[in-house]
Amino acid sequence: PRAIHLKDYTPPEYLVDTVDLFFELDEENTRVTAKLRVRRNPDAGGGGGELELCGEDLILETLKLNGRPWAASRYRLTPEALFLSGVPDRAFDLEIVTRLNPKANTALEGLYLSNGMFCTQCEAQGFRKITYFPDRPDVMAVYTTTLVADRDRYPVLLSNGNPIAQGELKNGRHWVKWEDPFKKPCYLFALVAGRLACLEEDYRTASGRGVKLQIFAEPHDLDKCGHAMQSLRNAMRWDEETYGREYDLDLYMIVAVNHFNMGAMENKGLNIFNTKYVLARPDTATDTDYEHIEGVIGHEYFHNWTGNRITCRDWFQLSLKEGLTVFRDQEFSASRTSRPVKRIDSVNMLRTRQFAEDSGPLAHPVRPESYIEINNFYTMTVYEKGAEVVRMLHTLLGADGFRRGSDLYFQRHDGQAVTCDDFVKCMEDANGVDLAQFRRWYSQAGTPELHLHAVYDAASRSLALTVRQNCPPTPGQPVKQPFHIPLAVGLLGPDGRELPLRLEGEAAPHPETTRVLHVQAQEQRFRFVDLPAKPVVSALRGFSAPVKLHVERSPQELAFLCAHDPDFFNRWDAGQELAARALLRLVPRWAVGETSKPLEPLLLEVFRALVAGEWEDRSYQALLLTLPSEEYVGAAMKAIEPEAVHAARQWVKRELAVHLEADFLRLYQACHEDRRDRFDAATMGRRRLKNTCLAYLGELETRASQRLAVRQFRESHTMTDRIAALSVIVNSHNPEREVCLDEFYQQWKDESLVVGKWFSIQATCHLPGTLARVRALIAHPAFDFKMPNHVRSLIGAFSQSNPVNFHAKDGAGYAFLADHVIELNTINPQIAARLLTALTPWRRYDDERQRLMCLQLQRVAGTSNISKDVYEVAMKSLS
Ligand code: BAL
Ligand code: ZN
Repeated sequence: PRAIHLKDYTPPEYLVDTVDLFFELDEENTRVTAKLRVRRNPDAGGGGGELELCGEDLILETLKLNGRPWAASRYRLTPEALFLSGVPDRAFDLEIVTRLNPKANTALEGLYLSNGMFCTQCEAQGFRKITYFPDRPDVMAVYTTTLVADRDRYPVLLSNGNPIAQGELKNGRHWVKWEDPFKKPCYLFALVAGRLACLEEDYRTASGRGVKLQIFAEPHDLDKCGHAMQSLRNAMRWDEETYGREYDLDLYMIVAVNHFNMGAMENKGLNIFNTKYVLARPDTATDTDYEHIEGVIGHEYFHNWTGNRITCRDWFQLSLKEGLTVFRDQEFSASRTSRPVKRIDSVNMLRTRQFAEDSGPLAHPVRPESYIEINNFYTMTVYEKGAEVVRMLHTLLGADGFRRGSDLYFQRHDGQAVTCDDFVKCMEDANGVDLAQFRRWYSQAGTPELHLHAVYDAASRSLALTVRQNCPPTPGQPVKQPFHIPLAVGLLGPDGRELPLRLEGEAAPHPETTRVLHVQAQEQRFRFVDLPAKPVVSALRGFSAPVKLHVERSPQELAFLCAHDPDFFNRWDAGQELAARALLRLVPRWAVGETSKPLEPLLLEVFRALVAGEWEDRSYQALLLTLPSEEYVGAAMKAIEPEAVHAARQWVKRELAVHLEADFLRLYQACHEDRRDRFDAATMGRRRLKNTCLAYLGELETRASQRLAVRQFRESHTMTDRIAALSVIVNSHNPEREVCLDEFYQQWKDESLVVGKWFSIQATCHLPGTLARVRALIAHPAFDFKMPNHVRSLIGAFSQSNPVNFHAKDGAGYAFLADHVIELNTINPQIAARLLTALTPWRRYDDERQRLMCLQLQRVAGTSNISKDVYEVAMKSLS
C-alpha cells in the first residue's frame, strides 16, 4: 500500500459541474447510470492529461462521451480507477453505466444493505464504490438522483435535496427523482430505500422560512424518535442564535440504520445515523444516550455550514470541519446540560484517549501530513484535539472576536473547498491579530508539557510565575517549535478568595479574576504584583489548552483548591490529582503484596466534604466523587501495571465506601426517585449522583447493598437506573447475578441496542472469567458480527474498557483480539483497524506484555489479503 502526502496536493485537472444519477436498485445487481458534465480545470497546473475516475468493486457496462460510445482503446481500467485518454478540451458529457452488488458489501462503504434497507456511506471514499468519479472533496457538483425500486419492499426512496418528481412503473416498481440545488463534494451524496416509518414536524427558521423535519426509522422504532426530533429543533435554534446560521433547504431528513461504521453522517439534507444516536425511550436508553443523541444530532446538523456549505479541500484538512464542528457541538451540549460536566467529560476523554494517541506510534498532527488509508484518520486527534485548537482560538479572541472570525469565514468561503489555514486566516483578518505561531497546533503532533514554577516574594508582594514548555518527539517530528498556548490563571488568597491579577508594569488590575496569559516562548516569566500574601495558583483554568500541566503542589494545596477554587474545572482536577497521587503511591505496594495500606486521611477528608456538601449541580458532584480512571492513573506510570492499578483503585473505592457508607446511603436516598418522564439536567444529575453512590455501596458487597442494587434493577423504570444497578450486580458476587442478567436479556432480546448494552456490561466486568464469557457471547445467537455496534459493544468494550482483563498476563486477551481483527479484516476493514488500535500502545507495558502484544500485531500484519486499513495500523504500531 502507498502513502498519500499533503505536500503532493495539486488541484484537480478536471471539474464536474453536474451529476445526474439513475439507480435501478436491486439487492445483488444494482445498475447505476451516471451522467456527468465535465470540464478542464482552468486553475490546474497540468495540461490535457488523462481523466482519472476512481472506482472500486464495480462492473463497467458502458461508457459514452457526448452521446457516443467511447472506444475501449481510449480508456484503461485498474482495480482502483478508470483512465480516459484524449478527452476533448471543451466541456463534455460523460455517461457511465456500472453494476454493483450491495448485498455483498459488508465493509459498509458505498451502497449496502442494512436489515433489508438500501443505504449509503460515502465519506471518506465510498462514492467510488457507487460509480466512477473524481472522488475528492475539491470536486463540487450539483446532483440530481433518480431511484427506481420495487414499490412493496422499498416504498420510501430518499436522496439529497428535494423530491421533484415521482411515478409508477410496470412490474410493481416505482421511482422518485431528487434534486439538490447546492454544490457538494461526492462524499456528501446519500440515498436510502426501504420500508420506513416517519416522524414529521414543521420548523420555522429565525427569518420565518418553513422547513419540514423528518426522522425515518424501522416502523417498530418510531416511538423512539421523539428525543432526536426535539434535539434537532434545539440544534437549529442554537445555530441561529449562536452563529447566525439558518438551514438552507426546505426539507431535513434523518434516517436511522442498524449497520453503520460511524456514529452518523452529515450528507446534505439526508443525514444517515447509526440507530444508537437516534433511538431513545426512557426504558431503552440511558441519560448518557439521551445526551449523546442530542450532541450527535447537533453535530451533524452543524456540519451543514461547517463541512457542507464550506468543505475540505483535501482529506488532510479533515479537522477543518471536524474540529470546528466538535467544538460547536460541545458548546451546544454545554448550553443544554451542565457546562462544567460537559467540559470535564470532554477533557477526561481527551486526556485519556487522545493523549495516549499523541504519545504513541500513531501520533499525527491535527492536520496529518500523510496517510495510507484516510479512514484511519477519523481520530481523537483530528476530532477532539482539533476541537481544542478551535476552543483555544475562542479563548484567545474572546466570544465576540471568534464570532467575527466565523462570520468572515462563512462569508468568504461559502460554496468552497478550503484548508485549515483559510479558517485561521479568517480569524486573523477579522480580528487584526497574528496567528502565525498558533498555526503550529495544526502541524506539530504531540502533547506539549507545561511546567509552572511560582515563587512568592513577601518583600515586594509579588509572585514570579515561570512557565516552561516542551513537546516530546513524535514519529517523523523529532524537534518541536514552541506553541502559542493560552494559559488561563487565577490566584487564590489564604481565605479562598480570588486575588486581583495585576502584572508588573500595568496601571490597574485585570478586570476579571481569571486572565489568559499568552505563553509563546520556551521559557517565559510573568510577575504578578500587589499580592498581600502568598497565593495558591489556579492554572490552566477550564483546561484552556490541551497540554500536560506540571505544577509543584502540596497535597494540602490540592485539598484547598478542591474546596475553594471557583473554577469548576480546576476544582475537580485538584481532587483528581490528589486521588491519582494516592493511587500511584499504592500501586508499588500492591505489586509487592503489602497488606496494610491505610487510606490517606486527607483524601478521606476531601471525599467526606464532597459527599456531605449541598450541591446544586448534582451531576458535577457525581464527577467530584468519581476516582480517576485506571487509564488515567496508568498513563502516569513509566510502565503500566494493569492489575496493580486496578487493585489499588478498587481498594480505595472500597475503603471510601467503608468509611462513608452512611453518607453515600443518605445521598442515595436523597436523590432516589423514579422519574421516567424527566430528562432535564437536574433530574439526570440526581440519577448520576445516586448511581455513583450505588457503585460505592456495591463495593461493600453486604447483603444490604446487594439487595439495594437488585431492588433498583427490578423496580426502576428508566434504563439509566436499571443498567447502573445491573453493572453493580455484575461486578460483584451478588447471588442474583446470573438471574438478573438473564431477566434483562429476556426482556430486551428484540431491541438490538439494548442487547448491545447487555454485551458491554458483561465485556467490561472486571472479575476473572470475563474473557471466557466474551467468547461465549460471540457465539450467542443474538450477536451479529457484521453489525459494528455489536462488535464495538463486545470486542471493543473488552479490549478498550477492561484493562485488567484485556491485559491479563498470559496474553489471552491479545490473542483473542487479534483473532477477531483477522476475521474482520475481510468483512469490515474499517472496524477491524479500529479494534486493532488496542494493541498500539504496547511500549507502555512491561517487557513480557510488550512481547505478547507485538507477537499479535505481527500475526495480524502477516494476514493474507490484508486491507489497507489494518495494514497501516499494524505496521505503524510496530514501527
Ligand atoms: N463526517 C463523519 C461523521 C461526522 O464526523 O459527523
Ligand atoms: Zn463530524
